[in-house]
Amino acid sequence: MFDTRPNRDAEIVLIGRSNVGKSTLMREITGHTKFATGGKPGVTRKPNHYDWNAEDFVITDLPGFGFMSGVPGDVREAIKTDIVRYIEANAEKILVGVLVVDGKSVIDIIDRHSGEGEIPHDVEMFGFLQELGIPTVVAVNKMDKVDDRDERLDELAERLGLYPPWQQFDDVIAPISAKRGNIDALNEAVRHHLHAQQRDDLFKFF
Ligand SMILES: Nc1nc2c(ncn2[C@@H]2O[C@H](COP(=O)(O)OP(=O)(O)OP(=O)(O)O)[C@@H](O)[C@H]2O)c(=O)[nH]1
Ligand SMILES: [Mg+2]
Repeated sequence: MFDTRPNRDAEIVLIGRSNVGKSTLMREITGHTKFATGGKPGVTRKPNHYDWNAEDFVITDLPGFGFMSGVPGDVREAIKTDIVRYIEANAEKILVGVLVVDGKSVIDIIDRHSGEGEIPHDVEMFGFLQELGIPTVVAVNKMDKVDDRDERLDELAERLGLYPPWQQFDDVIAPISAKRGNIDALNEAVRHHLHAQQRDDLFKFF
Protein backbone atom coordinates (compact mmCIF):
# COMPACT_ATOMS: atom_id res chain seq x y z
CA MET A 1 0.00 0.00 0.00
CA PHE A 2 1.05 3.60 -0.51
CA ASP A 3 2.62 4.76 2.73
CA THR A 4 3.43 8.32 1.81
CA ARG A 5 0.40 10.04 3.29
CA PRO A 6 1.09 12.99 5.59
CA ASN A 7 -0.85 12.88 8.83
CA ARG A 8 -3.79 15.16 8.03
CA ASP A 9 -7.42 14.88 9.05
CA ALA A 10 -8.95 16.34 5.91
CA GLU A 11 -8.14 15.27 2.39
CA ILE A 12 -9.22 15.71 -1.19
CA VAL A 13 -8.12 13.05 -3.67
CA LEU A 14 -7.74 13.17 -7.43
CA ILE A 15 -8.46 9.77 -8.94
CA GLY A 16 -8.68 8.63 -12.53
CA ARG A 17 -7.32 6.70 -15.44
CA SER A 18 -3.82 7.33 -16.58
CA ASN A 19 -3.11 10.40 -18.70
CA VAL A 20 -6.43 12.18 -18.05
CA GLY A 21 -4.70 15.21 -16.51
CA LYS A 22 -4.73 14.63 -12.75
CA SER A 23 -1.26 16.01 -12.18
CA THR A 24 -1.97 18.97 -14.46
CA LEU A 25 -5.02 19.67 -12.32
CA MET A 26 -2.91 19.28 -9.18
CA ARG A 27 -0.59 22.00 -10.51
CA GLU A 28 -3.50 24.24 -11.25
CA ILE A 29 -5.11 23.81 -7.82
CA THR A 30 -1.92 24.22 -5.81
CA GLY A 31 -0.18 26.70 -8.08
CA HIS A 32 2.94 24.57 -7.93
CA THR A 33 4.62 23.12 -10.98
CA LYS A 34 6.71 20.53 -9.19
CA PHE A 35 4.27 17.75 -10.10
CA ALA A 36 5.42 15.86 -13.16
CA THR A 37 2.96 15.66 -16.02
CA GLY A 38 3.51 14.04 -19.34
CA GLY A 39 2.34 12.87 -22.70
CA LYS A 40 2.74 9.22 -21.84
CA PRO A 41 0.41 7.35 -19.44
CA GLY A 42 1.84 6.17 -16.16
CA VAL A 43 3.83 9.27 -15.25
CA THR A 44 2.66 9.27 -11.63
CA ARG A 45 3.49 5.98 -9.91
CA LYS A 46 3.31 7.09 -6.28
CA PRO A 47 0.81 9.53 -4.80
CA ASN A 48 1.71 13.22 -4.96
CA HIS A 49 0.65 14.90 -1.74
CA TYR A 50 0.39 18.60 -1.21
CA ASP A 51 -0.12 19.86 2.31
CA TRP A 52 0.33 22.99 4.31
CA ASN A 53 2.10 23.41 7.62
CA ALA A 54 -0.63 25.56 9.03
CA GLU A 55 -3.58 23.60 7.67
CA ASP A 56 -4.89 20.22 8.64
CA PHE A 57 -5.51 19.46 4.99
CA VAL A 58 -3.87 17.55 2.15
CA ILE A 59 -4.59 17.22 -1.57
CA THR A 60 -3.51 13.94 -3.10
CA ASP A 61 -2.91 13.19 -6.77
CA LEU A 62 -3.10 9.42 -7.09
CA PRO A 63 -1.41 7.34 -9.78
CA GLY A 64 -3.53 6.58 -12.81
CA PHE A 65 -5.23 3.24 -13.24
CA GLY A 66 -6.22 1.31 -16.34
CA PHE A 67 -4.29 0.80 -19.53
CA MET A 68 -0.77 2.15 -19.74
CA SER A 69 1.36 1.15 -22.68
CA GLY A 70 4.50 -0.65 -21.59
CA VAL A 71 3.12 -1.44 -18.13
CA PRO A 72 2.30 -5.15 -17.66
CA GLY A 73 -1.22 -6.15 -16.69
CA ASP A 74 -0.30 -7.46 -13.24
CA VAL A 75 1.46 -4.20 -12.40
CA ARG A 76 -1.62 -2.24 -13.49
CA GLU A 77 -3.80 -4.45 -11.32
CA ALA A 78 -1.49 -3.91 -8.37
CA ILE A 79 -1.63 -0.13 -8.80
CA LYS A 80 -5.42 -0.21 -8.92
CA THR A 81 -5.56 -2.38 -5.80
CA ASP A 82 -3.29 0.10 -4.00
CA ILE A 83 -5.55 2.98 -5.04
CA VAL A 84 -8.68 1.20 -3.83
CA ARG A 85 -7.00 0.35 -0.51
CA TYR A 86 -5.77 3.90 -0.07
CA ILE A 87 -9.28 5.28 -0.55
CA GLU A 88 -10.84 2.70 1.74
CA ALA A 89 -8.28 3.28 4.47
CA ASN A 90 -8.78 7.05 4.38
CA ALA A 91 -12.47 7.25 3.49
CA GLU A 92 -13.39 8.92 6.78
CA LYS A 93 -10.97 11.75 6.09
CA ILE A 94 -11.67 12.25 2.40
CA LEU A 95 -14.01 15.22 2.11
CA VAL A 96 -14.32 15.06 -1.66
CA GLY A 97 -13.23 12.50 -4.24
CA VAL A 98 -12.47 14.07 -7.59
CA LEU A 99 -12.76 11.49 -10.35
CA VAL A 100 -10.95 12.95 -13.35
CA VAL A 101 -11.92 11.76 -16.84
CA ASP A 102 -10.86 12.76 -20.34
CA GLY A 103 -13.89 14.42 -21.92
CA LYS A 104 -12.74 13.54 -25.40
CA SER A 105 -12.42 9.78 -24.90
CA VAL A 106 -14.38 8.82 -21.79
CA ILE A 107 -17.60 7.75 -23.55
CA ASP A 108 -15.77 5.55 -26.05
CA ILE A 109 -13.73 3.93 -23.31
CA ILE A 110 -16.78 3.31 -21.11
CA ASP A 111 -18.74 1.83 -23.99
CA ARG A 112 -15.87 -0.36 -25.12
CA HIS A 113 -15.74 -1.92 -21.65
CA SER A 114 -19.44 -2.21 -20.99
CA GLY A 115 -19.53 -5.84 -22.04
CA GLU A 116 -21.18 -8.68 -20.22
CA GLY A 117 -19.93 -9.01 -16.67
CA GLU A 118 -17.59 -6.07 -17.21
CA ILE A 119 -17.84 -2.71 -15.48
CA PRO A 120 -15.72 0.07 -16.98
CA HIS A 121 -13.09 1.42 -14.56
CA ASP A 122 -14.54 4.92 -14.43
CA VAL A 123 -18.07 3.74 -13.70
CA GLU A 124 -16.73 1.29 -11.15
CA MET A 125 -14.71 3.97 -9.35
CA PHE A 126 -17.66 6.34 -9.32
CA GLY A 127 -19.81 3.62 -7.71
CA PHE A 128 -17.05 2.72 -5.29
CA LEU A 129 -16.72 6.31 -4.02
CA GLN A 130 -20.50 6.56 -3.64
CA GLU A 131 -20.61 3.28 -1.71
CA LEU A 132 -18.02 4.60 0.70
CA GLY A 133 -20.13 7.72 1.14
CA ILE A 134 -17.44 9.98 -0.28
CA PRO A 135 -18.96 13.05 -1.99
CA THR A 136 -17.79 12.77 -5.57
CA VAL A 137 -17.12 15.27 -8.34
CA VAL A 138 -16.43 14.03 -11.85
CA ALA A 139 -13.97 16.50 -13.37
CA VAL A 140 -14.45 16.18 -17.12
CA ASN A 141 -11.10 17.42 -18.31
CA LYS A 142 -9.69 18.38 -21.73
CA MET A 143 -12.98 20.06 -22.68
CA ASP A 144 -10.91 22.27 -25.01
CA LYS A 145 -10.84 19.24 -27.31
CA VAL A 146 -14.60 18.62 -27.20
CA ASP A 147 -16.94 20.22 -29.74
CA ASP A 148 -20.34 18.77 -28.84
CA ARG A 149 -20.10 19.74 -25.21
CA ASP A 150 -23.65 19.30 -23.91
CA GLU A 151 -24.18 16.11 -25.85
CA ARG A 152 -20.98 14.60 -24.44
CA LEU A 153 -21.80 15.61 -20.90
CA ASP A 154 -25.34 14.22 -21.20
CA GLU A 155 -23.92 10.93 -22.43
CA LEU A 156 -21.51 10.80 -19.53
CA ALA A 157 -24.26 11.60 -17.01
CA GLU A 158 -26.30 8.78 -18.41
CA ARG A 159 -23.42 6.30 -18.19
CA LEU A 160 -23.01 7.25 -14.53
CA GLY A 161 -26.69 6.65 -13.85
CA LEU A 162 -27.57 10.35 -13.63
CA TYR A 163 -30.58 11.13 -15.74
CA PRO A 164 -29.80 13.94 -18.25
CA PRO A 165 -29.70 16.88 -18.71
CA TRP A 166 -26.29 17.00 -17.04
CA GLN A 167 -26.85 20.57 -15.83
CA GLN A 168 -29.02 19.17 -13.04
CA PHE A 169 -25.87 17.66 -11.58
CA ASP A 170 -23.46 20.56 -11.68
CA ASP A 171 -22.27 19.64 -8.19
CA VAL A 172 -21.23 16.25 -9.62
CA ILE A 173 -20.24 16.89 -13.24
CA ALA A 174 -17.66 19.63 -13.71
CA PRO A 175 -16.38 20.31 -17.25
CA ILE A 176 -12.86 21.78 -17.09
CA SER A 177 -9.66 22.32 -19.00
CA ALA A 178 -6.84 22.00 -16.51
CA LYS A 179 -4.15 22.77 -19.04
CA ARG A 180 -5.81 26.05 -19.91
CA GLY A 181 -6.39 26.94 -16.28
CA ASN A 182 -10.13 26.73 -16.68
CA ILE A 183 -11.29 24.89 -13.57
CA ASP A 184 -14.08 27.11 -12.25
CA ALA A 185 -16.74 24.42 -12.53
CA LEU A 186 -14.64 22.08 -10.40
CA ASN A 187 -13.96 24.72 -7.79
CA GLU A 188 -17.66 25.44 -7.46
CA ALA A 189 -18.59 21.78 -7.17
CA VAL A 190 -15.88 21.17 -4.56
CA ARG A 191 -17.04 24.19 -2.58
CA HIS A 192 -20.57 22.85 -2.62
CA HIS A 193 -19.42 19.62 -0.95
CA LEU A 194 -17.11 21.41 1.49
CA HIS A 195 -19.94 23.71 2.53
CA ALA A 196 -22.22 20.71 3.08
CA GLN A 197 -19.58 19.44 5.55
CA GLN A 198 -19.18 22.82 7.28
CA ARG A 199 -15.71 23.24 5.84
CA ASP A 200 -16.00 26.70 4.33
CA ASP A 201 -12.57 27.32 5.88
CA LEU A 202 -11.10 25.34 2.97
CA PHE A 203 -12.70 27.53 0.29
CA LYS A 204 -9.43 29.43 0.01
CA PHE A 205 -7.90 26.52 -1.86
CA PHE A 206 -10.66 26.30 -4.45
N1 LIG B 1 -5.81 19.33 -24.36
C1 LIG B 1 -5.62 19.19 -23.05
N2 LIG B 1 -4.60 18.44 -22.58
C2 LIG B 1 -4.45 18.32 -21.25
C3 LIG B 1 -5.33 18.96 -20.33
N3 LIG B 1 -4.93 18.64 -19.08
C4 LIG B 1 -3.83 17.85 -19.20
N4 LIG B 1 -3.53 17.65 -20.51
C5 LIG B 1 -2.41 16.87 -21.05
O1 LIG B 1 -2.63 15.48 -20.80
C6 LIG B 1 -1.38 14.81 -20.61
C7 LIG B 1 -1.41 14.02 -19.31
O2 LIG B 1 -1.46 14.91 -18.22
P1 LIG B 1 -1.05 14.45 -16.74
O3 LIG B 1 -1.46 15.55 -15.84
O4 LIG B 1 0.34 13.98 -16.67
O5 LIG B 1 -2.03 13.19 -16.55
P2 LIG B 1 -2.18 12.20 -15.28
O6 LIG B 1 -3.63 11.90 -15.17
O7 LIG B 1 -1.52 12.77 -14.08
O8 LIG B 1 -1.41 10.91 -15.81
P3 LIG B 1 -0.75 9.71 -14.94
O9 LIG B 1 0.19 10.30 -13.96
O10 LIG B 1 -0.10 8.87 -15.95
O11 LIG B 1 -1.89 8.99 -14.28
C8 LIG B 1 -0.31 15.89 -20.63
O12 LIG B 1 0.26 15.93 -21.90
C9 LIG B 1 -1.09 17.16 -20.34
O13 LIG B 1 -0.49 18.32 -20.88
C10 LIG B 1 -6.39 19.77 -20.85
O14 LIG B 1 -7.19 20.36 -20.15
N5 LIG B 1 -6.48 19.83 -22.22
MG1 LIG C 1 -0.01 12.08 -12.95
